[in-house]
Amino acid sequence: MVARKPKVIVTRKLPDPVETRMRELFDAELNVDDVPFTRARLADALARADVLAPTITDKIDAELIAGAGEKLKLIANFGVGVDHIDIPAALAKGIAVTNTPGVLTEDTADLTMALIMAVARRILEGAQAVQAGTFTGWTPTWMMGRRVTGKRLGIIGMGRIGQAVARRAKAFGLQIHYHNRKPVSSRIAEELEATYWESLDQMLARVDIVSVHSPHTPATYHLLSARRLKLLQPHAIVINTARGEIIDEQALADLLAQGKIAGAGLDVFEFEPTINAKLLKLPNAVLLPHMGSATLEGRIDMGEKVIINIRTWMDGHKPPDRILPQML
Ligand code: 8YV
Repeated sequence: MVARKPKVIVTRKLPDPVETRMRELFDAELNVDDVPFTRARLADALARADVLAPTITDKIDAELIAGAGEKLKLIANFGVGVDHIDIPAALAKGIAVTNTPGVLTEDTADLTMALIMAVARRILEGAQAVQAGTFTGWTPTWMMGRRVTGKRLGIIGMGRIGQAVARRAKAFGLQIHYHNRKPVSSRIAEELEATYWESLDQMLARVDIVSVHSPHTPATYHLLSARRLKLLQPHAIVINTARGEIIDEQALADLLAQGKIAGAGLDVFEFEPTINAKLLKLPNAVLLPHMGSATLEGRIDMGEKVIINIRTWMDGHKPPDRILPQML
């Protein structure tokens, strides 16, 4: 239990309602200018804070955690993915880590569907043609994409977001296939009419669209390796709204350029914010700036979760969204 207001250092600008509430509840140090923290500034924040509220743009490694002050007891991440934080190092030092699951599920699933449609139906190319003035009238064979209805979607990672994508995709007439550590409950499998593949390799060879929804962990790094990407059919589309590191980005760019994979819709990148130069030149790649959870409502809900996690910890309880060792 912390009697005084805890010093909470927030590393990026958050939506106004979140920042206002943080000021009311905590001794909050906000980053109103939104200049990303340097490593030195991050080290200073870790040394002074009771609670750090970072985002994906803060790489918090074991060395930084080793230098954290005795006071630091909680890293309340703004975001669900925590692959930018060395969790074992934090837990070993007695620092709890929380995230914001659940509140960005629907927004991320919406953006996933938008990418599937954008790639299959060439929406970006069409819009660019209109803007460039090259649309001179309808023709029977111009801007033909591929039909989505009736195709097979292979979902990698059937957690909250994977399931939310499956629900939407089913309504679009897609057949749902998935690869996961274990099958979903029979109730969910029946609702989604989903086919489970224990072997990712076997699923990849059979689907028309593959969409990544697993967390980035040592086990999922380059899960879509060059070898696995080559298993896809030439008309296949690859979608990623999870983490860039899960796909071998260079191999994907090469296969797209060679026409061995038909298209890609990517919201995340292996070396974010640097984008592979080859990908940037490809007309069959729709590239977005990591905006899966970027809705006003979603970002306020994420901030609320951060506040709830900090408040519960202040009151001497276990914060609801703690990352536990067995989750890693
Ligand atoms: C967040 C995300 O906006 O929550 C995540 O894991 O990938 C994004 O949608 C970002 O991580 C905020 O830290």
